[in-house]
Amino acid sequence: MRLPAFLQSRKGRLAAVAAIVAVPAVVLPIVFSGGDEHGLPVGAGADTAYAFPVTPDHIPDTPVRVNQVGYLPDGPKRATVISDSSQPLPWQLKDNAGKVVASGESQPRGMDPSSGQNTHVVDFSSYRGTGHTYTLEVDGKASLPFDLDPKAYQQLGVDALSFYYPQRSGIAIDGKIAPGYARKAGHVAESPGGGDSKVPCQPGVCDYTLDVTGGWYDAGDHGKYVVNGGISVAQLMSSYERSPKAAEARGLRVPEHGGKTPDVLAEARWELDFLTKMQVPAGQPLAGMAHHKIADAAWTGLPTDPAADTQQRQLHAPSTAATLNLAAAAAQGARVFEPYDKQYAEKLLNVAKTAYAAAQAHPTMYASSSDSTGSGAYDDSNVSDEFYWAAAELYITTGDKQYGADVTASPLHKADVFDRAFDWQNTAALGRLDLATVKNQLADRDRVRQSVVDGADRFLKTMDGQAYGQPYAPEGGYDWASNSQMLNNLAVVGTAFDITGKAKYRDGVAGGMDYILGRNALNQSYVTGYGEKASKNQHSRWYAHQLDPKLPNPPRGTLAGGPNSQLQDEVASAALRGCKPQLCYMDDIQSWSTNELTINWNASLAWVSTFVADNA
Ligand code: 9MR
Repeated sequence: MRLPAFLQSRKGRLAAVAAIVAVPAVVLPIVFSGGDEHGLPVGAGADTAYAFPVTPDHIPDTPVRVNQVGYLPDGPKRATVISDSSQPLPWQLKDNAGKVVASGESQPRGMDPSSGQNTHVVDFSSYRGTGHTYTLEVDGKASLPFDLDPKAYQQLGVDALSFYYPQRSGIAIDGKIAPGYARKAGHVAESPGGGDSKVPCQPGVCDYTLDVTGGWYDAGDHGKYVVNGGISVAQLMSSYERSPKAAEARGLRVPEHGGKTPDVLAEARWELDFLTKMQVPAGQPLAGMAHHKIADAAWTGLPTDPAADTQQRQLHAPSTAATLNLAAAAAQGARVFEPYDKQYAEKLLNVAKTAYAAAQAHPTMYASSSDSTGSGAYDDSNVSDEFYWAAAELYITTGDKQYGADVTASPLHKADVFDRAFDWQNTAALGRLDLATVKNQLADRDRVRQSVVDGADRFLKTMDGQAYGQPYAPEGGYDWASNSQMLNNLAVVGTAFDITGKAKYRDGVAGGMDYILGRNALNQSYVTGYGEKASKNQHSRWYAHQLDPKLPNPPRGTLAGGPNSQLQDEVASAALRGCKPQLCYMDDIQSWSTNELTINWNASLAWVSTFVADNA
């Protein structure tokens, strides 16, 4: 359910801002680097007022945890209830007139280790009615309201993909396209720090400059990182490849809307263009490699509007991982752009082949884990998975036997690549999923397809074992961006539906979304603008409403990273020490290790929410 504008509680938010501003800035050693110097507001920002409903600050809490957005009428409908009772509890489903339309008893589930809560599960899947503002009452306590609606996910798919336009660098954001988010172009030639149009390398790395304008800002910082950009744009293109017709019909808030290229590909092109600019030019010693990142020389404070960034921008040394991510994304781009722009497709293929060859010639250039001054490290010293992914994409696009041989010779080809969630450091699954679903001549393709189904079966089993139904149960706590990890696991389950057509996989994806949208230990929807109690203060230098009320919150459809047992920032570590995994989260702009937004996390949300919308 989305709340109407009048329910906003401005007063509460202002009080929160005052409290934060009153805290003196302390400089602490930076444990990691998504961090920053926690600067106080300097008043930089967007020029248009914030203009869409967000959740009020004081939603009454309830032990009855539901998907606050909605369930699909013919899909699974489960809720989790916190209660010490060891006996089943009576439940009632009520429509918006308060009439009981279904009832039953909960199933006691005992202590849930991911939350430390004693839980029950309510299953009301057999109710097939539709409508808005239903509530579930258990033992006399009501849940937050939700819809039963086959269209519950349609807008979410659009919003998750429209997140990228206001993340764009190098272009003024038009408030007519993204209401409330207008801002000046960031990091262009006339920008205070010199922008990204003539960027030098860090000392000793190279003696040329590159025009690396454009692309998307990675997250709440102004850095642009090839490994993360690569997986993000790949997942957007995969959402297109999964169902081109549905993707073509989906109108996004992008300036290119109405052109001949589908909106999602127009958005992807904005990033692909940037990624190709990160390639070392011909004639240079490392020609064909990709620079790992381009970012500020030092961390800036919050808020800092992109157009007001005074930091010097620097290219960091090329890395094998970045080069292979470029190769993979560009190879995929070459085939998806082929029907729309042949010349562009050829250019991308050329970039991809050159990058792949360069990576083969320089297979061990690793980004350093300590390179986190002013930007995140995104370090990776095992690139066998990047080699596998790049070879897979090049093989699918070209059918060239040599790339096919590289795929089958990779030790990862027969390995279980779904034993963990895929992310920027673990990319083999991206190759495997595409080998399984995009047409190609691989001799053992049936086995490849089966491996995805086997992976999905395991995730379904994990979900069954969780009181909150989430596709995630790591030993030793939740990781940074647990929400995105869960969503990527759901993408594997969704791909198994595409392969087999079996309803249990489609239902599994829809059921897994319940966790993200409120059926969790914190009664928290992790998507801005969706649900009564939704994240809205994600760590960002320009959606910094919590620090400066003139600035917007993140756009609706923005995913928060989510519970992270490591608590790497000082706000979370001071408040949440010793937390059970699901409770290691706070919707505070300074909690960058639990509450940031990034292009790769929203890509997983976009893939999964468009999957659910298209298959509802
Ligand atoms: O998403 C990244 C996470 O997996 C890492 O554990 C973490 C520490 O290296 O970095 C995260 O990425 C951040 C990046 O380095 C800089 N931009 C913000 C990203 C999200 O916090």
